[in-house]
Amino acid sequence: MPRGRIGRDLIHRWEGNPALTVEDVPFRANTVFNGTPIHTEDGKVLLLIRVEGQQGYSFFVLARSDDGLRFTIDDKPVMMPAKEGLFGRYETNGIEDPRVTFIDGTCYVVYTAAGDYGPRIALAKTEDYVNYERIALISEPVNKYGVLFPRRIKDRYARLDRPIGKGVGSIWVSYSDDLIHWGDTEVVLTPRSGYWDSWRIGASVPPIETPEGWLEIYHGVKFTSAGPVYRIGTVLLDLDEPSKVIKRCSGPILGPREDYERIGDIPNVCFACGAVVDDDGQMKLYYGAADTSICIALTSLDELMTESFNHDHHSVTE
Ligand code: BMA
Repeated sequence: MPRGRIGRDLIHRWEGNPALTVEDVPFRANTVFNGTPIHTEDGKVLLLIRVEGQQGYSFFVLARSDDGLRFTIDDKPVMMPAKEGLFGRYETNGIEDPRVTFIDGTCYVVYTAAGDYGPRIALAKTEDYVNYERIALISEPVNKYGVLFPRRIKDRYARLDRPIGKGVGSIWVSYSDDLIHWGDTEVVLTPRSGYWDSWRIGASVPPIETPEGWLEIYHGVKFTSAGPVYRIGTVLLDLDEPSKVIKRCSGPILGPREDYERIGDIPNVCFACGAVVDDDGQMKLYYGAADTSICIALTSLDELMTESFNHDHHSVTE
């Protein structure tokens, strides 16, 4: 590697970061973070974003954009925590971290129902991106970070999620015939001692299909004496059996360095909830920074597929 300055992160922060802050929310709120992109039929990008109200719980609001970079936030929420019925019982502390996947043309949202029994995963769908119909609670607590695969695998729907067992947070896969009842659960990826993802990990972006495998952009947490540090990395999973790992990055593709990633309600957090890839393979990755703003990182599918798994890229120079 030539001497001189190198970019410290594999992917590139958009120069307009942070893309959205609480100043952009047209009503009084605490923070805005963790948005999932919805690439609509007319080529526009919407962002379903998590807003934390001043009461302390979160809900979802829609932001609209022509270019996927500059967003305007709607003046009222599109989805509030349920107050009644089955969902009302489990959303008492809010709804968090939406992740959108289109399957057979239907727009599904997987989100965290935060309640007094611990977080569990819930599923909803929308036809117009403004009205959301809850379908089912699809896990027990404690489980978070659900993402749906964009097509069936061997005739079944598939998802990744992050149950916690013995305090260890690993990524698991499970399967379903109807998106409601899930089983055949297997562990996929677990934290790595000594690494940036040594404490907990979880799926972040719904899996992206490539000829070589499912590219999963996940988050990894290292626990330090100053608290957790959230970074973003990649893993490639087998197309037919996603519990099989083909390769995993050694270093993260993005981690907190800028002030807006370091300073906020929760410091040292880069936490992605979705990405869009255009016809030329260019990618926009949407991530929450310090639980206080939404940021965008730019890369290409090619760059991630070649460089993020290139261990020399992350190693000490030779
Ligand atoms: C996770 C989720 C995210 C949050 C992250 C960092 O557990 O709650 O919503 O961004 O922690 O605080």
